Formats: sequence, C-alpha cells, structure tokens
Amino acid sequence: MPRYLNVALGQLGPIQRADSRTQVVARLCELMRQAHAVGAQLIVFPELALTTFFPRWYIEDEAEINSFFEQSMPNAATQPLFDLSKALGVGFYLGYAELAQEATGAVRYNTSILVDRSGQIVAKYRKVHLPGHKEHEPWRRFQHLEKRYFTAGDGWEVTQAFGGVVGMAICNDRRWAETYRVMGLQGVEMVLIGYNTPVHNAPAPEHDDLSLFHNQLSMQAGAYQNGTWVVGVAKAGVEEGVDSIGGSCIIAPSGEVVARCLTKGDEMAIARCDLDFCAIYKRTTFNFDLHRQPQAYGLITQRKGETLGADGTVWAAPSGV
Ligand code: CDV
Repeated sequence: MPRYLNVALGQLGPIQRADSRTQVVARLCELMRQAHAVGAQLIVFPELALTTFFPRWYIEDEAEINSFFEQSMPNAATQPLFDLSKALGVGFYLGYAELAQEATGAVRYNTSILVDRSGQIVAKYRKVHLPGHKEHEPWRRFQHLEKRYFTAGDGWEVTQAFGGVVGMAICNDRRWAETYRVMGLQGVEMVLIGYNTPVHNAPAPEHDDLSLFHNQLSMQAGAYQNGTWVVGVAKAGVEEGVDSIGGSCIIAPSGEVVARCLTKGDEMAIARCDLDFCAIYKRTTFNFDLHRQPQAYGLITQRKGETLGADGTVWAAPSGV
C-alpha cells in the first residue's frame, strides 16, 4: 500500500531588515493556510526564515548580531505558527538563527526544526557546511559571513516522522554528496532543505548564470543516488539589494522534479509523495548492502601512499614509502 505524504513548498520572497518577526510569521501562517487548503500534511519553509539574510553584513556589535537570533523556540513571535500547525494538523520545517546556551556559554547556530502535525518539535538540525568567510572582505559586493556568525553542527540524524524516515539539511549542505549519503545510510526517505542562495557568487562570478542549474543538479543527484525524496525551499528575490534564486522544488527518488515554484515571491506548491517509491531505488540500483564497496573507497590512494591535503590536493608520499 502506498504511503502518501502531501508536502508543500513554502517559498518566501525577500525579508527586508525592517520587517518584524510578527510580519514574517503572518506570511508563514498564510502559506500554511494555503497548503492546508489543498491537503498538505507538511510544509517546508526556507533557511533563516524569520529574518533577512544578515550574514551579508559585517556587524561588530554583539547585541546587533544577537538581534537576528532566537533564544528559544517556540517564542512569543513564532507561537502563532505553532498554534496554527496544531489547529490545522500541518507539520513544518523552519530554518532560523539559534542562540543556544551551552556549558561553555552562548553558541550561535544556523538551525532547522521539524514540527509534527500536533505542533510539537520532533527534531532539530544544525547546519554543518557553513559557506563563505570569517573576516570582513570589503572587495565583495556583499559579505557571506556564515563562518563568522555560526558554529557548525555535528551531523545528520534521521527521524521517524510523518509515517516515514525524515532528514534535514540547510542550504550549502545540499551541494555535498556526504549530506545525502550519511542520511541515505540511515534509510532516509525524505530530505528537507531550506536555502538562501544569492545569484552572484563573489569568488566565482562565472558561476552566476549556473546558480539555478547547480541548485537543482545537486538536489536531483542527492535524491536519485540515495533513493529519497528531496524538498528544497528558497528565500528568493531581491533582499536588501541582493538577488537570490528561487527554484524551490520537490524531487522524487527517481531524480525527477514533481513540483516547482514559478515566482521569486511568497509561493506555495504541493506534491503527493509516496514514501514507498523510495524502496524501488533502495532495493535495486542503490541497494547499499548489495552494491556499495566501502572497503574500496580510498584504497588506491592508501596503496600508493598518497594522502589528501586540507585543500583536497592529492600529495604523493616521497618515493620509498
Ligand atoms: N546560505 C548558503 O549556504 N548559501 C550558499 C551560497 C553562499 C553559495 C549556498 O550554497 O547556496
């Protein structure tokens, strides 16, 4: 019997710096209502969905930095979204900046949560692949200071939820094969991803024309190679003068796109996803137990005495080793 999960894309248009959390949460609630009206059980919102994408600015004042972070979840501003989730029976994925209190003090993460259909948080994920740079680089049109403002999370753990095996990733994670494979090895059936991707890539502007293509390429490959659904959701459009891609989409384990947003504004789109469709790929082409060869991965470099440098360069060991 098919295990259908009706999943909605909750794409956001830009959030300007002056927009309040209350205004943004009202937009999220409106997308959730639209999703519920067409039968959604789960809606996926973008990365850092409560504020403007503040890592584009070099900010020195700690209090100003912290103003973009949430110290608890839910909190007064986001409670209406949790209440609506419970009232409608629609779960959600939400990305936000988290200020956590740990034994060592306050730590900042780029975080997502998974909320079930009763409005309860059932999983939390902290972004592993933090792109960009740590120091101010005035030569850039805009900064990408995720390495400055966030600490990396410690990996991917899947969750039994929505009748299947669900995993989360955030933005840059989606470009890395490891993200999907670590969850694929745990039997993931649906990977939820929010993103903020500027069209302009300062260190490699020749990639600008390919940014939508690379977005979809990465997620389609991750879906197919691990026999999983992938749901990718953008915060799109021109935010504080920076244009970001849209292209939110739902991808089947076949690698095919089955639903896609068409605009760069607030937009909801939906697909009925059969979680049992994953098994066709997990049992055949990507049957890991049968076909993966982990003992061979890295064998040649080891045999030759080669090792990978921190920058990925292959260094040959001196002869005689
Ligand atoms: N928010 C992100 O992680 N953005 C990156 C950009 C900087 C390339 C991304 O991979 O989309």
